[in-house]
Amino acid sequence: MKKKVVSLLVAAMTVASLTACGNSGSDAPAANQEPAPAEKQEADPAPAESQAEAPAESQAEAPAPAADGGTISVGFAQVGHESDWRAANTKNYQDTFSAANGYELSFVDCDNDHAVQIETVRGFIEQELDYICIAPIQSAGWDTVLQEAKDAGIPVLIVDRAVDADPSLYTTALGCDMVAEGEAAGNWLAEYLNGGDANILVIEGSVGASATLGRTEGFNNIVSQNANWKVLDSQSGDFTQAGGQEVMESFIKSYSDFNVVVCQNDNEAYGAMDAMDAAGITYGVDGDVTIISFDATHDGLQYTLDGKITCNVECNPLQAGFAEDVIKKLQAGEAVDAWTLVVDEAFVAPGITSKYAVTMSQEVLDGRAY
Ligand code: GZL
Ligand code: ZN
Repeated sequence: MKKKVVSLLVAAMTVASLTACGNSGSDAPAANQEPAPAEKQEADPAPAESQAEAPAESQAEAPAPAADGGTISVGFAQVGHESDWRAANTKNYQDTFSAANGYELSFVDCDNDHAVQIETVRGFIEQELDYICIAPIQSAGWDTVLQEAKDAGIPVLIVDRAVDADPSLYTTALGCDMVAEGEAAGNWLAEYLNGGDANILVIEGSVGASATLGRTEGFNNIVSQNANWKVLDSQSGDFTQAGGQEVMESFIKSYSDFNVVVCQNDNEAYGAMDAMDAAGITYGVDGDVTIISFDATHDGLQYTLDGKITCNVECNPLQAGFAEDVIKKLQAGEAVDAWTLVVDEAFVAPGITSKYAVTMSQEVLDGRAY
Protein backbone atom coordinates (compact mmCIF):
# COMPACT_ATOMS: atom_id res chain seq x y z
CA MET A 1 0.00 0.00 0.00
CA LYS A 2 1.55 3.34 -1.06
CA LYS A 3 2.49 5.13 2.11
CA LYS A 4 1.38 8.73 2.33
CA VAL A 5 4.24 10.36 4.09
CA VAL A 6 3.81 13.18 6.50
CA SER A 7 6.38 14.15 9.05
CA LEU A 8 5.14 13.27 12.46
CA LEU A 9 6.91 13.92 15.71
CA VAL A 10 7.27 10.52 17.31
CA ALA A 11 7.96 11.53 20.87
CA ALA A 12 9.12 8.37 22.59
CA MET A 13 8.94 8.83 26.32
CA THR A 14 11.64 7.00 28.20
CA VAL A 15 9.41 5.80 30.98
CA ALA A 16 8.94 2.06 31.02
CA SER A 17 5.29 1.31 31.22
CA LEU A 18 4.43 -1.82 33.08
CA THR A 19 1.59 -3.93 31.81
CA ALA A 20 0.36 -7.15 33.29
CA CYS A 21 1.10 -10.24 31.30
CA GLY A 22 -2.51 -11.18 31.06
CA ASN A 23 -3.60 -7.84 29.71
CA SER A 24 -2.49 -8.29 26.16
CA GLY A 25 -4.63 -5.45 24.98
CA SER A 26 -6.49 -8.01 22.93
CA ASP A 27 -9.81 -9.37 24.13
CA ALA A 28 -8.14 -12.50 25.46
CA PRO A 29 -9.06 -12.91 29.12
CA ALA A 30 -6.34 -11.79 31.46
CA ALA A 31 -4.26 -14.76 32.42
CA ASN A 32 -4.26 -14.93 36.20
CA GLN A 33 -3.71 -11.33 36.90
CA GLU A 34 -5.37 -7.96 36.79
CA PRO A 35 -3.74 -5.44 34.46
CA ALA A 36 -1.12 -3.57 36.46
CA PRO A 37 -2.14 0.08 36.02
CA ALA A 38 0.79 2.36 35.27
CA GLU A 39 0.60 4.18 38.59
CA LYS A 40 1.20 0.88 40.34
CA GLN A 41 4.36 0.25 38.39
CA GLU A 42 6.66 -2.11 40.22
CA ALA A 43 10.20 -1.03 40.85
CA ASP A 44 11.73 -3.53 38.48
CA PRO A 45 13.42 -1.64 35.68
CA ALA A 46 13.28 -2.78 32.12
CA PRO A 47 16.32 -4.89 31.25
CA ALA A 48 19.33 -2.80 30.28
CA GLU A 49 19.68 -4.26 26.82
CA SER A 50 16.18 -3.33 25.89
CA GLN A 51 15.51 -0.31 28.07
CA ALA A 52 15.38 2.16 25.28
CA GLU A 53 17.14 5.34 26.25
CA ALA A 54 15.20 6.87 23.38
CA PRO A 55 15.65 10.59 22.92
CA ALA A 56 12.94 12.80 24.33
CA GLU A 57 11.54 12.89 20.85
CA SER A 58 12.66 11.35 17.63
CA GLN A 59 11.71 12.89 14.28
CA ALA A 60 10.32 10.15 12.08
CA GLU A 61 8.40 10.15 8.85
CA ALA A 62 5.23 8.22 9.52
CA PRO A 63 2.17 7.48 7.48
CA ALA A 64 -0.75 9.83 7.69
CA PRO A 65 -3.26 8.56 10.23
CA ALA A 66 -5.73 6.36 8.41
CA ALA A 67 -8.22 9.18 8.71
CA ASP A 68 -9.79 8.01 5.48
CA GLY A 69 -10.41 4.67 7.16
CA GLY A 70 -7.93 3.00 4.82
CA THR A 71 -6.15 -0.13 5.97
CA ILE A 72 -2.89 0.16 7.87
CA SER A 73 -0.12 -2.03 6.49
CA VAL A 74 1.98 -3.85 9.09
CA GLY A 75 4.95 -6.09 8.37
CA PHE A 76 5.80 -8.71 10.97
CA ALA A 77 9.16 -10.52 10.71
CA GLN A 78 8.53 -13.42 13.11
CA VAL A 79 11.30 -15.59 14.62
CA GLY A 80 9.95 -18.84 13.22
CA HIS A 81 7.80 -21.75 14.38
CA GLU A 82 10.18 -23.37 16.86
CA SER A 83 7.90 -23.66 19.86
CA ASP A 84 4.35 -23.71 21.21
CA TRP A 85 5.04 -20.27 22.62
CA ARG A 86 5.88 -18.99 19.16
CA ALA A 87 2.72 -20.51 17.68
CA ALA A 88 0.60 -18.71 20.29
CA ASN A 89 2.48 -15.46 19.65
CA THR A 90 1.98 -15.76 15.89
CA LYS A 91 -1.75 -16.48 16.23
CA ASN A 92 -2.12 -13.49 18.53
CA TYR A 93 -0.56 -11.18 15.93
CA GLN A 94 -2.64 -12.63 13.10
CA ASP A 95 -5.84 -12.29 15.16
CA THR A 96 -5.00 -8.73 16.18
CA PHE A 97 -3.72 -7.33 12.87
CA SER A 98 -6.60 -8.77 10.85
CA ALA A 99 -8.35 -7.24 7.84
CA ALA A 100 -11.50 -7.03 9.94
CA ASN A 101 -9.59 -4.81 12.37
CA GLY A 102 -8.43 -2.56 9.53
CA TYR A 103 -4.97 -3.97 8.92
CA GLU A 104 -3.09 -5.49 6.03
CA LEU A 105 -0.60 -7.84 7.74
CA SER A 106 2.47 -9.01 5.86
CA PHE A 107 3.54 -11.94 8.04
CA VAL A 108 6.83 -13.71 7.40
CA ASP A 109 8.04 -16.76 9.35
CA CYS A 110 11.81 -16.28 9.19
CA ASP A 111 12.49 -19.89 10.23
CA ASN A 112 15.10 -19.00 12.86
CA ASP A 113 17.42 -17.59 10.16
CA HIS A 114 18.85 -14.14 10.94
CA ALA A 115 19.86 -13.43 7.33
CA VAL A 116 16.32 -14.23 6.15
CA GLN A 117 14.92 -11.92 8.82
CA ILE A 118 17.15 -9.02 7.74
CA GLU A 119 16.10 -9.47 4.09
CA THR A 120 12.47 -9.73 5.17
CA VAL A 121 12.70 -6.33 6.86
CA ARG A 122 14.38 -4.91 3.73
CA GLY A 123 11.42 -6.22 1.75
CA PHE A 124 8.99 -4.45 4.08
CA ILE A 125 10.94 -1.21 3.55
CA GLU A 126 10.80 -1.61 -0.24
CA GLN A 127 7.04 -2.21 -0.01
CA GLU A 128 6.82 1.04 1.97
CA LEU A 129 4.66 -0.56 4.67
CA ASP A 130 3.23 1.73 7.33
CA TYR A 131 4.77 -0.14 10.29
CA ILE A 132 7.32 -2.91 10.82
CA CYS A 133 7.29 -5.31 13.78
CA ILE A 134 10.38 -7.45 14.39
CA ALA A 135 10.75 -10.32 16.86
CA PRO A 136 14.52 -10.59 16.53
CA ILE A 137 15.93 -14.09 16.21
CA GLN A 138 19.20 -12.79 17.63
CA SER A 139 20.13 -9.57 19.37
CA ALA A 140 23.17 -8.68 17.26
CA GLY A 141 23.38 -7.40 13.70
CA TRP A 142 20.48 -4.94 13.49
CA ASP A 143 21.95 -1.43 13.23
CA THR A 144 22.21 -1.25 9.42
CA VAL A 145 18.71 -2.36 8.48
CA LEU A 146 17.15 -0.40 11.34
CA GLN A 147 18.90 2.72 10.01
CA GLU A 148 17.44 1.94 6.57
CA ALA A 149 13.93 1.72 8.05
CA LYS A 150 14.46 4.96 9.94
CA ASP A 151 15.72 6.71 6.80
CA ALA A 152 12.59 5.46 5.03
CA GLY A 153 10.47 6.98 7.80
CA ILE A 154 8.88 3.66 8.79
CA PRO A 155 8.31 3.22 12.56
CA VAL A 156 9.80 -0.06 13.83
CA LEU A 157 8.51 -1.97 16.84
CA ILE A 158 10.94 -4.45 18.40
CA VAL A 159 8.70 -7.09 19.95
CA ASP A 160 9.16 -10.11 22.24
CA ARG A 161 12.95 -10.23 22.19
CA ALA A 162 15.46 -7.37 22.28
CA VAL A 163 18.05 -6.05 19.86
CA ASP A 164 21.55 -4.90 20.77
CA ALA A 165 21.24 -1.68 18.77
CA ASP A 166 21.04 2.09 19.32
CA PRO A 167 17.50 2.63 20.67
CA SER A 168 17.12 5.78 18.55
CA LEU A 169 17.02 3.45 15.55
CA TYR A 170 13.58 2.08 16.46
CA THR A 171 10.35 3.57 17.78
CA THR A 172 9.59 1.27 20.69
CA ALA A 173 10.36 -2.12 22.23
CA LEU A 174 8.05 -4.44 24.14
CA GLY A 175 8.42 -7.81 25.78
CA CYS A 176 9.49 -9.58 28.89
CA ASP A 177 12.38 -9.03 31.26
CA MET A 178 14.32 -12.18 30.50
CA VAL A 179 16.97 -11.50 33.16
CA ALA A 180 14.21 -11.24 35.75
CA GLU A 181 12.80 -14.53 34.50
CA GLY A 182 16.17 -16.24 34.99
CA GLU A 183 16.49 -14.73 38.47
CA ALA A 184 12.95 -15.85 39.35
CA ALA A 185 13.92 -19.43 38.48
CA GLY A 186 17.08 -19.18 40.57
CA ASN A 187 15.37 -17.56 43.53
CA TRP A 188 12.70 -20.23 43.54
CA LEU A 189 15.33 -23.01 43.36
CA ALA A 190 17.21 -21.54 46.34
CA GLU A 191 13.95 -21.44 48.31
CA TYR A 192 13.09 -25.01 47.24
CA LEU A 193 16.52 -26.51 47.99
CA ASN A 194 16.70 -24.61 51.27
CA GLY A 195 20.48 -24.82 51.42
CA GLY A 196 20.77 -28.15 49.61
CA ASP A 197 23.40 -28.79 46.95
CA ALA A 198 22.63 -28.36 43.28
CA ASN A 199 24.42 -29.94 40.33
CA ILE A 200 22.75 -28.19 37.45
CA LEU A 201 22.48 -28.87 33.74
CA VAL A 202 21.14 -26.07 31.53
CA ILE A 203 19.49 -26.53 28.14
CA GLU A 204 19.74 -23.02 26.71
CA GLY A 205 17.53 -21.45 24.07
CA SER A 206 18.62 -20.36 20.59
CA VAL A 207 22.17 -18.99 20.44
CA GLY A 208 22.29 -15.19 20.57
CA ALA A 209 18.60 -14.70 21.36
CA SER A 210 17.91 -12.16 24.10
CA ALA A 211 15.63 -14.74 25.75
CA THR A 212 18.61 -17.08 26.01
CA LEU A 213 21.10 -14.41 27.04
CA GLY A 214 18.77 -12.92 29.63
CA ARG A 215 17.58 -16.14 31.23
CA THR A 216 21.15 -17.44 31.39
CA GLU A 217 22.42 -14.18 32.92
CA GLY A 218 19.58 -13.99 35.43
CA PHE A 219 19.86 -17.60 36.56
CA ASN A 220 23.64 -17.34 36.86
CA ASN A 221 23.21 -14.23 39.02
CA ILE A 222 21.59 -16.51 41.58
CA VAL A 223 24.00 -19.41 41.01
CA SER A 224 26.83 -17.06 42.02
CA GLN A 225 25.06 -16.45 45.34
CA ASN A 226 25.04 -20.17 46.20
CA ALA A 227 28.50 -21.63 46.79
CA ASN A 228 27.14 -25.20 46.87
CA TRP A 229 25.58 -24.93 43.41
CA LYS A 230 27.47 -26.00 40.31
CA VAL A 231 26.43 -25.63 36.69
CA LEU A 232 27.91 -28.80 35.21
CA ASP A 233 27.12 -27.84 31.59
CA SER A 234 25.05 -25.46 29.49
CA GLN A 235 24.23 -26.20 25.84
CA SER A 236 21.75 -24.76 23.33
CA GLY A 237 18.66 -26.81 22.54
CA ASP A 238 17.49 -24.06 20.13
CA PHE A 239 14.12 -23.76 21.88
CA THR A 240 12.88 -26.98 20.21
CA GLN A 241 11.74 -30.34 21.60
CA ALA A 242 14.18 -32.22 19.37
CA GLY A 243 16.98 -29.94 20.54
CA GLY A 244 16.06 -30.48 24.17
CA GLN A 245 16.06 -34.26 23.75
CA GLU A 246 19.37 -34.28 21.86
CA VAL A 247 21.15 -32.12 24.45
CA MET A 248 19.68 -34.12 27.35
CA GLU A 249 20.81 -37.39 25.75
CA SER A 250 24.35 -36.03 25.47
CA PHE A 251 24.24 -34.74 29.05
CA ILE A 252 23.15 -38.18 30.30
CA LYS A 253 26.19 -39.73 28.58
CA SER A 254 28.53 -37.25 30.28
CA TYR A 255 27.04 -36.65 33.73
CA SER A 256 25.51 -38.91 36.37
CA ASP A 257 25.39 -36.67 39.45
CA PHE A 258 22.96 -33.95 38.34
CA ASN A 259 19.83 -33.16 40.35
CA VAL A 260 18.52 -30.05 38.50
CA VAL A 261 17.80 -29.53 34.79
CA VAL A 262 16.95 -25.99 33.63
CA CYS A 263 15.19 -25.90 30.24
CA GLN A 264 14.87 -22.41 28.77
CA ASN A 265 11.50 -23.23 27.25
CA ASP A 266 8.75 -25.85 27.57
CA ASN A 267 9.47 -27.62 24.29
CA GLU A 268 13.04 -28.31 25.39
CA ALA A 269 11.64 -29.65 28.67
CA TYR A 270 9.43 -32.11 26.78
CA GLY A 271 12.49 -33.37 24.92
CA ALA A 272 14.53 -33.58 28.11
CA MET A 273 11.78 -35.62 29.78
CA ASP A 274 11.72 -38.03 26.82
CA ALA A 275 15.49 -38.49 27.13
CA MET A 276 15.33 -39.06 30.89
CA ASP A 277 12.44 -41.51 30.48
CA ALA A 278 14.51 -43.49 27.98
CA ALA A 279 17.43 -43.55 30.41
CA GLY A 280 15.28 -44.52 33.40
CA ILE A 281 16.04 -41.25 35.21
CA THR A 282 13.18 -40.03 37.42
CA TYR A 283 12.21 -36.36 37.58
CA GLY A 284 9.57 -34.13 39.11
CA VAL A 285 8.40 -33.63 42.67
CA ASP A 286 8.76 -37.37 43.36
CA GLY A 287 11.83 -37.92 41.17
CA ASP A 288 15.59 -37.56 41.46
CA VAL A 289 15.79 -34.57 39.14
CA THR A 290 14.08 -31.18 39.51
CA ILE A 291 13.06 -29.67 36.16
CA ILE A 292 12.71 -25.90 35.81
CA SER A 293 11.16 -24.65 32.57
CA PHE A 294 10.16 -21.34 30.97
CA ASP A 295 7.13 -20.21 28.93
CA ALA A 296 4.31 -21.62 31.08
CA THR A 297 2.40 -22.65 27.96
CA HIS A 298 -0.71 -24.75 28.45
CA ASP A 299 1.06 -28.10 28.07
CA GLY A 300 3.99 -26.89 30.15
CA LEU A 301 1.63 -25.97 32.97
CA GLN A 302 -0.16 -29.31 32.61
CA TYR A 303 3.20 -31.00 33.29
CA THR A 304 3.67 -28.61 36.21
CA LEU A 305 0.21 -29.50 37.55
CA ASP A 306 1.20 -33.16 37.16
CA GLY A 307 4.38 -32.55 39.20
CA LYS A 308 6.71 -33.45 36.31
CA ILE A 309 8.00 -29.90 35.80
CA THR A 310 8.49 -28.52 39.29
CA CYS A 311 8.78 -24.82 38.43
CA ASN A 312 7.66 -23.04 35.25
CA VAL A 313 8.42 -19.35 34.68
CA GLU A 314 5.86 -17.63 32.50
CA CYS A 315 6.51 -15.64 29.40
CA ASN A 316 3.22 -14.42 28.02
CA PRO A 317 3.06 -14.67 24.19
CA LEU A 318 -0.15 -12.62 23.90
CA GLN A 319 1.69 -9.37 23.20
CA ALA A 320 0.13 -8.16 19.93
CA GLY A 321 -2.25 -5.90 21.83
CA PHE A 322 0.67 -3.88 23.14
CA ALA A 323 1.98 -3.49 19.59
CA GLU A 324 -1.45 -2.39 18.41
CA ASP A 325 -1.68 0.15 21.23
CA VAL A 326 1.58 1.71 20.00
CA ILE A 327 0.39 1.82 16.39
CA LYS A 328 -2.93 3.39 17.35
CA LYS A 329 -1.09 6.07 19.31
CA LEU A 330 1.24 6.77 16.40
CA GLN A 331 -1.71 6.96 14.03
CA ALA A 332 -3.22 9.54 16.37
CA GLY A 333 0.06 11.45 16.49
CA GLU A 334 0.52 10.69 20.18
CA ALA A 335 3.78 10.01 22.01
CA VAL A 336 4.60 6.38 22.69
CA ASP A 337 6.59 4.73 25.46
CA ALA A 338 10.10 3.63 24.55
CA TRP A 339 9.61 0.34 26.33
CA THR A 340 6.62 -1.72 27.48
CA LEU A 341 7.34 -4.48 29.96
CA VAL A 342 5.13 -7.57 29.80
CA VAL A 343 5.09 -8.75 33.40
CA ASP A 344 5.62 -12.44 34.13
CA GLU A 345 4.90 -14.75 37.00
CA ALA A 346 6.10 -18.23 37.91
CA PHE A 347 4.20 -21.43 38.74
CA VAL A 348 5.14 -24.42 40.87
CA ALA A 349 3.81 -27.94 41.24
CA PRO A 350 0.98 -28.65 43.69
CA GLY A 351 2.07 -29.14 47.27
CA ILE A 352 4.79 -26.49 46.99
CA THR A 353 4.25 -23.03 48.45
CA SER A 354 6.63 -20.29 47.36
CA LYS A 355 6.95 -16.54 47.69
CA TYR A 356 8.22 -16.52 44.09
CA ALA A 357 5.52 -18.57 42.39
CA VAL A 358 1.85 -19.48 42.17
CA THR A 359 0.99 -23.06 43.21
CA MET A 360 -0.61 -24.86 40.29
CA SER A 361 -4.16 -26.14 40.43
CA GLN A 362 -6.69 -27.23 37.80
CA GLU A 363 -8.42 -23.87 38.37
CA VAL A 364 -5.22 -21.96 37.56
CA LEU A 365 -4.72 -24.05 34.42
CA ASP A 366 -8.31 -23.59 33.30
CA GLY A 367 -7.97 -19.82 33.76
CA ARG A 368 -5.05 -19.50 31.37
CA ALA A 369 -5.50 -17.60 28.13
CA TYR A 370 -3.03 -19.76 26.18
C1 GZL B 1 10.45 -15.54 24.93
C2 GZL B 1 10.53 -16.04 23.49
C3 GZL B 1 11.13 -17.41 23.45
C4 GZL B 1 10.29 -18.46 24.17
C5 GZL B 1 10.53 -19.66 23.33
O1 GZL B 1 9.90 -14.25 24.96
O2 GZL B 1 11.31 -15.18 22.70
O3 GZL B 1 11.22 -17.83 22.10
O4 GZL B 1 10.69 -18.64 25.50
C6 GZL B 1 10.52 -19.06 21.94
O5 GZL B 1 9.56 -20.67 23.43
O6 GZL B 1 11.16 -19.89 21.05
ZN1 ZN C 1 8.03 -13.25 29.85
